[in-house]
Amino acid sequence: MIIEVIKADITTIKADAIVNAANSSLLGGGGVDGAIHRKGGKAILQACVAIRNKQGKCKTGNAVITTAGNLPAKYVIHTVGPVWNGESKKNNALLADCYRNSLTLAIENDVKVIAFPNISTGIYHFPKDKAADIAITTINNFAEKEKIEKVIFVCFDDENYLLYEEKLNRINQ
Ligand code: AR6
Repeated sequence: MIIEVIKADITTIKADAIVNAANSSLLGGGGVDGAIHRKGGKAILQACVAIRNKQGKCKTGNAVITTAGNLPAKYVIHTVGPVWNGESKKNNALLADCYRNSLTLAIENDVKVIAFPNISTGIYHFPKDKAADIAITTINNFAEKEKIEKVIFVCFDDENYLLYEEKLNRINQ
């Protein structure tokens, strides 16, 4: 499995799946969630509503998959990160669950290339350095990682981009 980092808008990425930092309503919001729904069009929201009607809200740490509508990716995997409310093992574990459950869903749908935003590090205020460590460690330790060809961390802000670049360089040395 190759792990890459780029600085970009995730809605422009042509991967098999892009991941959305959603909320438990699955009905859209601000940040990357807003951008994905805006650019992806109505088909994504319709698919999210259908999932809600079937299973109810999406719990923190869980993930669901939909079409990517008008986006260049094939699927959107919506996962719900934890809201930062101070240091806690529970928050760390829930953020790791987001990455693990997204990868599991990706494999079930034959996804080979998956792009992740920096889940929880915007509106949910998870500290970026800590979130990057959790994201990289969780993906690196994922049991079935050989089934995924490429993971792309898509950073939107310089701070996240530099953190990922430095941490990934250190691993690859
Ligand atoms: N492409 C890639 N990354 C982006 C983009 C984009 N177009 N836009 C923002 N980011 P956030 P959260 C980065 O706030 O913290 C929503 O209202 C951003 O710089 O999108 O998990 C949901 O509905 C940050 O690093 O998600 C939830 O209510 C990262 O994406 C809530 O926000 C995550 O920031 C989720 O909050």
